This record gives sequence, structure tokens and C-alpha cells, in this order.
Amino acid sequence: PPERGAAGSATAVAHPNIALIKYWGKRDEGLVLPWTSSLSMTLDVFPTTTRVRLESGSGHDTVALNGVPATGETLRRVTAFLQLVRERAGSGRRAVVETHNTVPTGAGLASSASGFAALAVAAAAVYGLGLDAGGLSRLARRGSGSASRSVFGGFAVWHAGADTGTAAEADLGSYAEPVPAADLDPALVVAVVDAGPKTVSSREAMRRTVDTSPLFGPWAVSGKDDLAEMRAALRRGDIDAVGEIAERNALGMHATMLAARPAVRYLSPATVTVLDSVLRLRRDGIAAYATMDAGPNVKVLCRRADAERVAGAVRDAVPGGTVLVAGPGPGARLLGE
Ligand code: 2P0
Repeated sequence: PPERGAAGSATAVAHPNIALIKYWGKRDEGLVLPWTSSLSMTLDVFPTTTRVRLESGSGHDTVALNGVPATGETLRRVTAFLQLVRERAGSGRRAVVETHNTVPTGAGLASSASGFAALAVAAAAVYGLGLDAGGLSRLARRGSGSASRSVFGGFAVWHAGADTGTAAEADLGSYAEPVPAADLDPALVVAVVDAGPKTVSSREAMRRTVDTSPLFGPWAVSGKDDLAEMRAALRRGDIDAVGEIAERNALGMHATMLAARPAVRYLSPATVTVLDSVLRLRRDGIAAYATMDAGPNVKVLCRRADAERVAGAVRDAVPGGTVLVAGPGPGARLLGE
């Protein structure tokens, strides 16, 4: 019999987000609890659409990514996530998951953020969990930390959760919520210099950084100040301050990785070429600031009015790359069955 509140299928859409204050390092891997709080902007490009349909009488979940059956680590992570949903729902019914990504997977372009946010919203609906937005964010976090932020549109802060007390207490306090921001009219110019999958997963790279980098502790401490200053800069709509803080926080995160043993280096020569073009733009009086994630690609924060000029400068710097202009995008939502 169908479970109470549960429908046969549900489809959700979510967009990736780019952190302006980075999440890097877990205090609890099983619960996906971060060492530090982070803050991001959800984009209006690269949506992920995911449909979850309940199966009767099947002994396993089936997952397809862009029409290709998932195997290995991807299948394991999605199945573990669905298992968590089933435990909460008191259900034993397996699911068929069909997901469509428009972003290159595993290239440091936040495919796991949009992916698990869409999966959380669709799975919560189909298994009838009855969660509010904060609950959906806490759930999405268990799939991938950054997915907690993609539940919301615009700017969102993901709270680390209390760092004293038990992991169970931190779990309750670790979710994202929207951040008040004055009218910034921002754009994020995304420079895809390499769309290939990363050589070290962010999960492994975080672990290595936390375990071996002497710079991790200081970066995590300074990140608290960065976050407080970032919130203030967003409130007053100060794009230069927002950009400066984002850029220094990102470079600090990469410094912690470079100091890990062995080093994790996601930045490539093309990354540095784009960074040089961003410096030149600033020298010319344009507010343009760079941030990089677990890959060589660069996202340049600027005013929307300057976005075409910034995109042109970045295109000239890396003629082989793909450059596109993104703006603030919507939170994850159900599309229906
Ligand atoms: C972020 N990144 O804040 C940081 C900055 C990449 C660099 O979140 O292990 O895929 O699934 O929780 O969310 C990438 O890590 O990691 C990420 P898991 P996730 O956006």
C-alpha cells in the first residue's frame, strides 16, 4: 500500500552555488559537519533536474545520470542518501532516480551541490518527509555539504553547527538559510578553463588538508572574521568589500591545500592567467574579484553592468576556454510528479 503522504514520483530542480566564504574540511565525515560556516551565491545557470520514482518489490535503487546508469562511488553515495531518507520515512521502498545535469560533473563547478539539493527535495516529497526549507537543507547536507546552500536562492549561509557538545547537537544546528543583502546587482563570470573531472575528489582533498596542512587551523580561524565581514558587506551592498573578502578567503583555502602533505593543487597555469586578467581589470577601475573551488576554473564576481567587459577580458586571457555570465539564481523547488 502507498505510504501516508507519499506520492509515486516527484521531480525537483536545483542550481549550483559558488561559495564566497568557503567550506573546506569536515569535523564529522558521516554526518557531513564542517569545521567552518560558509556563504554562497546560488547561480541561475547549470540547473540539475531530478526525478525520483518509488518502486515496489525492487531490492535496489537505480540511478541514471544524463541517461547513463550510475555505478561505483556515485551510485553508492546516492543509495546511502536514499537509505537515510527511508529510515526517516520508515519506508523500505526502493527508488528509480533520473537526473539531468547541464554542468560538467566533478569539475569544480558545484555539480554535487545542485545534484544533492534536487535529490533531497524530490526524495523528501516522494517519501513524504514533510520538511521545511531548513530541514531540506539539513537533509541535502548529508548528500554533499555544499548542497545545503543550494536549497536557497541568492545568498545563503550554511551554519557549521555548535563546535562544542556532541556531533548530534551540531547536526541539528548545521543547515543553510538566506542572507540579507542590499541591492548589489552582481554577476559571476564563470571561466571554464578545463571541464575535465578533478584528479583528487574534494572529499579526499579536504581530509588530507585537515589532517596534514599546518595552515588549516589559521585559515579556519580567519574564516570566522571573513564571514562576519562578508555579512556586513552584503548588508550594505558594498561589492568591493564582498569581492575582496571572497578573493582572500578563496586564496587562503588554496594555500591550506598547497601546504597539505602531499600538496593538493587544483590551480593550473590557465587559472593564474585569468587571475592576472582580473588584476588588470581592477587596475582599470573595474570591481572584479576571483574565486576558485576544487578545480582550475575561475569565477569572477563583478557588477552586472560590467559583466560583458569582464567576460571579454577573461575570454582574451584564455582563448581556449568557455566563458559565461551568471547571475543570482533561485532555490531548489519541486516541479511536480
Ligand atoms: C564550497 N567546495 O564551499 C567548497 C569550496 C569546493 C571548494 O563544497 O564532501 O562537494 O560532498 O561535502 O560539497 C565542494 O565540496 O563536498 C565544496 P562534500 P562538496 O563550495
